[in-house]
Amino acid sequence: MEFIKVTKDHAPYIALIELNRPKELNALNLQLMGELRDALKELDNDDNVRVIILTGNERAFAAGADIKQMAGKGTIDMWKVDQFSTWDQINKTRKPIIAAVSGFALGGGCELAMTCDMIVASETAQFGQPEIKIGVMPGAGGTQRLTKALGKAKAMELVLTGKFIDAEEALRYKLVNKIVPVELYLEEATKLASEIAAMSPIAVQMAKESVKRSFEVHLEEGLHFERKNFYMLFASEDQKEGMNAFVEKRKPDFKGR
Ligand code: CO8
Repeated sequence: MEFIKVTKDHAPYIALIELNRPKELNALNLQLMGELRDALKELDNDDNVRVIILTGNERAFAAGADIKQMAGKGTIDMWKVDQFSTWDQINKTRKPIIAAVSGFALGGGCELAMTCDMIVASETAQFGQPEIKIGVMPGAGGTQRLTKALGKAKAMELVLTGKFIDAEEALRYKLVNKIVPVELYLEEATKLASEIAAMSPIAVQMAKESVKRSFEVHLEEGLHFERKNFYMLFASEDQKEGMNAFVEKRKPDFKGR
């Protein structure tokens, strides 16, 4: 892997993926996105990993898709490359992904952070969809996910002017889970990941799937989906372990079975 760094044992059951094109502010070129897709697929199939943290560096989570790589491309070039299948694959990751964001999260970088399940931001984080300033528009979910998070008026403002919001504003608009000082953002993301990693990984993945479903279907169908996942969990050893541990007044030891 040239443009990402993967640490499988960042903490117990927690893998860390670091975007690693610092000179280009982690601009998301095709190779980086392919590496990210492959890493996520592998971690999703690794029983020793329960939660994934995705981060950049203090200056940039990612400043967007690689403009230099896209500048000379035409419609058919873009279509042939089909980058969106990579993004779709990332979105299908079953394990929870926490984005630990410091500095710029712009364009595709903001979209990548929003594709994750939660965002822990440093106080220096800046979010935005500046594609309009280079003659295009968001293409990897920005118009949809930003609007669902911020509401129509604010999303429209960001998408049509390209202006950024800082971490405080992102928190106020519920785009991020929390803000911490810059030296703590990865530590805080790891704490959140550890809390989740202590739960049954099967229940966690089914719960994630159910919450995500609420963005796609109407209430009745979403409730039906949730109910099926709830019933399914009664086939797991973790359900017996969790409930017995409660009755026996001890800490559960979830095995992911
Ligand atoms: N692509 C390529 N290179 C970049 C990018 C980028 N998105 N962002 C920064 N860089 C490079 C700069 O060119 C520069 O390189 P060099 O030193 O060789 O000139 C280096 O990173 C450092 O950047 P700056 O000197 O510009 O640093 P500043 O601190 O002055 O500015 C900014 C930082 C404000 C982040 C500025 O770099 C900037 O505006 N970057 C572009 C932000 C942007 O427009 N992002 C959206 C890109 S389009 C997109 O994301 C569409 C996604 C659609 C889905 C993708 C799937 C198809």
